[in-house]
Amino acid sequence: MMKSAVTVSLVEEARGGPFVFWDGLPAACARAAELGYDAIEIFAPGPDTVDAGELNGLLNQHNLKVAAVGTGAGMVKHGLKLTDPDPAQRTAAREFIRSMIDFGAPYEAPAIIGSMQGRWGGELDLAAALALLAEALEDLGPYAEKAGAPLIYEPLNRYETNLIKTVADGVAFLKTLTTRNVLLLADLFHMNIEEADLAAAVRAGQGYIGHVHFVDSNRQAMGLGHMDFAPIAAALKETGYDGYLSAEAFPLPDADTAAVKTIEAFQRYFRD
Ligand code: LER
Ligand code: MN
Repeated sequence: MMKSAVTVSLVEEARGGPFVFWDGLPAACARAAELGYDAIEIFAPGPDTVDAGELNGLLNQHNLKVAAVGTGAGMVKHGLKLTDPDPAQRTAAREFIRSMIDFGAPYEAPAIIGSMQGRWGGELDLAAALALLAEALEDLGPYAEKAGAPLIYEPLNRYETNLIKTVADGVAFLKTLTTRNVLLLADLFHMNIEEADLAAAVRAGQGYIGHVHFVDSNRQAMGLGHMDFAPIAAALKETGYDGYLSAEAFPLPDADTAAVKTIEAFQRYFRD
């Protein structure tokens, strides 16, 4: 059964970014539970910035799970990327992601590799960058498997990466890997820019999609843009997707409305 999640950012540097809740875990968990969400997705500055005891307490109190943990702070705060031409930087990027895999592990929450994939350019051509990305995923995928969760790789739109931008290219790339523990993140905002047909892209991702960023065309809460979500919902159902639909949306017109609109859309498409 598909489950609902809502993002909470604890990264001050990312303010203005596409996350719903910004005012700490206690407030986010309380409101998420009140609205009937199954889980929160956490965007944290690093592995040591969240007190495990406090988080456990909040999850128990509110009967919530952790859907996933983002690693974007590795890029935003430390400029780390898996395809950096500098080997020392690549190692540091991998270590940051390992630490975020460990952070998510007690909650069986996968780590998401989005902006930390980087991009090709300068001394690095596309093939070389993809080889570096593959090497990193062959290392981190099995590491995540031992920690008890998949590793989630996110194709992004052309303004954020020039590596892999569509679900079909993501599937083709994952098929070249030995590890089977890396799954794709289907972010509907990125897909709205890059895919010719979002429902067809979901079908092309059958068996390879491990997480969904549930958001409208303009990166606002589902229902506040012009995305035709019905065929996408049908494709998710048809292909047997049973992971999270997580609201990675701007807090517009405000965080609470974004959270309310998202859960209303989730219930309309997946619960009624
Ligand atoms: C970035 O645009 C994004 O979609 C995030 O989920 C990844 O860092
Ligand atoms: Mn995303």
